[in-house]
Amino acid sequence: MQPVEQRDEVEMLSLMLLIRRFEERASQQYQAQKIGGFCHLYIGQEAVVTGAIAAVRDDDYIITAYRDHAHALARGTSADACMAELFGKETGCSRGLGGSMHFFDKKHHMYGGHAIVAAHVPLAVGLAFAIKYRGEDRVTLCFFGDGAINQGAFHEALNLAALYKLPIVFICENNLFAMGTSVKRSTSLRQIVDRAEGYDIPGEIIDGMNFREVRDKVAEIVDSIRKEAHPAFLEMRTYRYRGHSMSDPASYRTKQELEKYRLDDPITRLRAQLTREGKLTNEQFDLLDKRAKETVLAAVKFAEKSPQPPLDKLYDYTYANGAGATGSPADSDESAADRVVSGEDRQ
Ligand SMILES: Cc1ncc(C[n+]2csc(CCOP(=O)(O)OP(=O)(O)O)c2C)c(N)n1
Ligand SMILES: [Mg+2]
Repeated sequence: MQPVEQRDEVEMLSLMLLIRRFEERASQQYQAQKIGGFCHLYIGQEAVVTGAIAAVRDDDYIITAYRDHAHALARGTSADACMAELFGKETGCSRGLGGSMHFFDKKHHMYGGHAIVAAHVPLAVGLAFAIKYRGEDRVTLCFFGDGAINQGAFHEALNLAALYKLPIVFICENNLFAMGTSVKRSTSLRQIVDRAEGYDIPGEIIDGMNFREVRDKVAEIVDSIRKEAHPAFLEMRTYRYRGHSMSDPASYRTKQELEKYRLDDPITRLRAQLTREGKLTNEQFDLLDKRAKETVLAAVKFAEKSPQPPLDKLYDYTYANGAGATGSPADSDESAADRVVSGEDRQ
């Protein structure tokens, strides 16, 4: 496991490039009708997940909503497995049964990919509870959008996390909109971070377009949580350059607003910082970008030639055997959830 301080910034820039190129290609493949269903792109927000992941250990837990491609890639799920999932292929990270909104990778402690707004926040609290119950020093990072903060489940989750002093960082990816609705129209707060104060959870606002600021703040908080478990809340100010999903005319925002944020592109920003400090040349950057593009093209090829999930597996991985009325998952050493996510169950 790599200690935080050794995670190389050039490597993290290359991860951001991989995420960006992956999603640009996904968008193109969606338009070519190779990808079906919903597809939400994270383009513009890359510094949030990359910065946060750079600050934690590989055995910490992460969980997010449906804008989840970047979270899986940042956690180490291969571009092949991610692209194959978008294509609905059996080699995908959710065996082709989850699609864009339901990426999952138990091995890398990436617990979804959840489509219902805020529904995963109580699950995140469950993960954090498990950490504390077992006496571990892990931390859960729970990512969610600004649209989640007015949902009932969100409040229940924050309340419990505060009461039980759970090791969890609530990371609000405030991209200013929930679909076409501006935060200003949906939320009575002056600023989102004030939500945490009501639960006596320490909170801060962070420039989510700045990789270094995200990484350093998350590292500081995670360090404090490992010493003595407690919840924390970070409002990341960020922006998505693309529409909410693939079919969004984006008439709710102006071109000028989009352009203003484009000038603050998180990739350009980290690149400029590294170049200024003599840690990256233009040639090196071009090479990283070329590699990212090649990886993604290879992923498309892999997805294309992968098989569809067989029809007789359609209902697999939904419920655990023994989780119904007749059997109790508690009877077994391994939890039902463990068996479901490891795919060992067959109906
Ligand atoms: C409970 C629930 N209500 C409505 C929806 C439809 N819906 C899908 S995405 C979305 C907006 C959420 O926005 P936000 O949380 O800010 O995340 P972002 O898309 O900006 O990343 C809504 C309302 C849903 N998925 N779940
Ligand atoms: Mg939003």
